[in-house]
Amino acid sequence: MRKTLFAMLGLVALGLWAMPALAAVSNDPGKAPPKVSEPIPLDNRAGIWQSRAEGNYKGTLSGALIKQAQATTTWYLYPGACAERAAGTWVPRTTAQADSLNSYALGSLGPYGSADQSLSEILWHFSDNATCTTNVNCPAALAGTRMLWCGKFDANWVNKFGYPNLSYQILYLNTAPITGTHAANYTITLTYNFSSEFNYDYEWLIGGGGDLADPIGNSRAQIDAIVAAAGYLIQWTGSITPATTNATGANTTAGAVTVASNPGAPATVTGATFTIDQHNKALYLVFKSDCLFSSEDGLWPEGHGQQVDNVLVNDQGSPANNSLYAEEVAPVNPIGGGPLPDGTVGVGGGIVLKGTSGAPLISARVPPGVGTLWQLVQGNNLPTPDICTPKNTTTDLIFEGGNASNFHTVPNQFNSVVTCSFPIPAGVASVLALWDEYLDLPRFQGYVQYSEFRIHKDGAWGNWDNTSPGGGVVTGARQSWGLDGDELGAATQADSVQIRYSRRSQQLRRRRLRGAL
Ligand SMILES: [Ca+2]
Ligand SMILES: [Ca+2]
Ligand SMILES: [Ca+2]
Repeated sequence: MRKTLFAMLGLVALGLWAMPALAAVSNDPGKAPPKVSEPIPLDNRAGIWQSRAEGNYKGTLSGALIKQAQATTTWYLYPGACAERAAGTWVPRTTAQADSLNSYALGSLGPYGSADQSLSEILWHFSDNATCTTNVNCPAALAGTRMLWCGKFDANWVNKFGYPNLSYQILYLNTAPITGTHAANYTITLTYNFSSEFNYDYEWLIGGGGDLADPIGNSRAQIDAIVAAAGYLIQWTGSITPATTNATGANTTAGAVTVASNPGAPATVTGATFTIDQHNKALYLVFKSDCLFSSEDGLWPEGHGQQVDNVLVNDQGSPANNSLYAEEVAPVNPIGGGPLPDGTVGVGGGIVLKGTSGAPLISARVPPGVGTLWQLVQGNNLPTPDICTPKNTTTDLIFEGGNASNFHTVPNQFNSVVTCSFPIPAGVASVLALWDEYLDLPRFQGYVQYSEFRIHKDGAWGNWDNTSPGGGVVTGARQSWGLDGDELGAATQADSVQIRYSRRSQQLRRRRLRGAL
């Protein structure tokens, strides 16, 4: 028997765009990302957005409909469905049903979950050949058996070990652990293997200045401002080899140094030496990846993340080749084991790799998250009314995912509202996720929406995958309510499914112009 499942999320609202223009997009076929990456304007999306035929989803089932007369349809989401899932009392409905969200507490998420995806997982760590399998789930240490690695292993990635999309990683270095400050300009020597998407993903070496021990902490705002003003000491992008200009060393006191190399395999640069202004006691090695082309999606196939070893500062005594890092292991948290939290940044903001919680010498950090933001608000709060299908009553609750008071988007936000998981019985032919949404995300302003699902199969959850086959994100300022949804093809093979609805602030991928503008 064919069955069709509907997970109707009810009414999801996106806050209103209110940001100045960030970027213009031009076209470069040589750099054009594949279909998976392209925003799908609302007017090109199938379903209600085209036909405006309210209440009748236009998605198609894959394959031919055979013996349609035997099909049954079950509706999974209804008011309180996730609370009943938690209580073990959930029963799917046999008549059309959605969760209106109206029965939940104002300002809450009801029984739904949320996620702040703007908070990156900390990636910089001491990789140890003895605790991983080199060239299987970690790169071999560049020297000896341990090194600094900004990367991880994920069996679901295309390139299984390396770096993910949308990552922001800060490695803090106190370069004067012995002398306190530098008496003169100094040199830092390191062995490194860097490969990041050319001209889209970067490593920067940033100086703290002012002889200060740690003036930047894990501040994304400060680092972004320094990068925007090209105030960094060194910028790396692409696959670096010893033949890359400036790769083996340069004087950063004469201005920002660029180390850039076209795609291809990286090669380890051994003993590169850079001259640093004496007042930069604190150094920050920052890695930032954008929304596409990484080890995770395999579209950047080169290298395995950023690797550093044998970090030496020339005025910090002996052993000379071990003054900052060579082979040490990271301290362990005396409370419960695990990494030692960096007490100098906010909770979750960093772990100490060398030194103490109160005085780290090397610390792996990420910037604070922007917040989960999603909350239930009254339907009369949208400042731009939809005159055809208005929501203007105080009792009609909707999810709003931006600023809680003015409903505007929040810079760098990346937040999701997450459903509970639902079981998928055997014999299901199709699983559909449907929701109503109101979008005010003008194209090219840097805000996108997309939905994802993940399936539980063979005893484990898989990675989140876009609900739209082949991927894609939604932009557009429709400024009206409409039904949207996707068929979750892979879910028919699973024993459970879970869905999340996200909005993300991203710098649109600006492509280089060829020829005159
Ligand atoms: Ca080493
Ligand atoms: Ca990238
Ligand atoms: Ca509602």
